[in-house]
Amino acid sequence: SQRLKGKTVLITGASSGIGKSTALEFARTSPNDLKLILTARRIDTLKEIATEIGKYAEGVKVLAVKLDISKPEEVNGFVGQLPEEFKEIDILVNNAGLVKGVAQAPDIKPEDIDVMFATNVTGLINMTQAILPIFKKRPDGGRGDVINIGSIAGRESYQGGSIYCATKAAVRSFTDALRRELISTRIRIIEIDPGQVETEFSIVRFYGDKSKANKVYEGVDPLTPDDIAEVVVFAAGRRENVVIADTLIFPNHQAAATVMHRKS
Ligand code: NDP
Ligand code: 8X3
Repeated sequence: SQRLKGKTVLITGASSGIGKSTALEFARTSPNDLKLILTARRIDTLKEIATEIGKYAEGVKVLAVKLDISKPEEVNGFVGQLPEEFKEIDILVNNAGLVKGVAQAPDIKPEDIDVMFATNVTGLINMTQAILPIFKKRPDGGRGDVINIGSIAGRESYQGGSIYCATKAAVRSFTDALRRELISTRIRIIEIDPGQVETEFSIVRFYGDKSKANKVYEGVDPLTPDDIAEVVVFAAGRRENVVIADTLIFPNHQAAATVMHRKS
């Protein structure tokens, strides 16, 4: 989009799934004069994605940076170590997140509770706090977009998902409060809540067990990460006065977190 020309976009969790698709979609639709900062823990994968983008979008500058958002010290040092030409971030896509396990209280592993909160909640908040000062230096109280990837799981809870659902509900509360707090600025606070999307999400949930992960998508036709990427880029590309504040996206077979039509 012409509106995205010259923008600098920072994406967390860009090594897989929705984050990776979002990087490719920004590059595909704004191939000239865009800067992309791709972050995640798997730096080698990020570098491969950067190379892939370079093949079809020569005008896009891509920077791959290793960043574990669950580590506050890494997030705090992040902006300071960016090369000068990537410092003026316009769009932050807070996408990195994960679910671990399907255990129910009182059997949930403490380390799973910790990693979900440290990544999905504290990581997202720390990242937002690291970037907002850049936005707030701009005219009219500040300009820039924060696009948070929430989930249907933040709107309703389900058995075996208590902690994940709690983290995504926290994302939702934080996002809503932020939009209110920044009301006198031109900063746009955007939340996009996907339903079922087939990514590495379920593989991570089942600790790498692909057969268990595949069962989640048996008999259904989930969203692809590209479907969500299109919505993220659409939201970022609207006229400056338009805020796609809050969006819920399902595949056709889904009507709630656990209401799915499965073909047998
Ligand atoms: P994937 O597992 O495919 O991707 C998750 C991404 O997050 C990876 O790039 C991973 O990178 C990154 N990540 C995980 N932990 C960290 C960390 N500590 N620091 C930095 N990056 C991290 O899953 P999705 O694409 O599905 O997930 C993306 C977002 O979408 C998440 O917030 C998820 O909760 C949300 N979501 C997913 C849905 C689904 O059904 N798939 C539905 C609704 C929301 P790396 O491992 O290299 O660090
Ligand atoms: C992922 C969606 O509800 O399958 O955020 O956990 S859910």
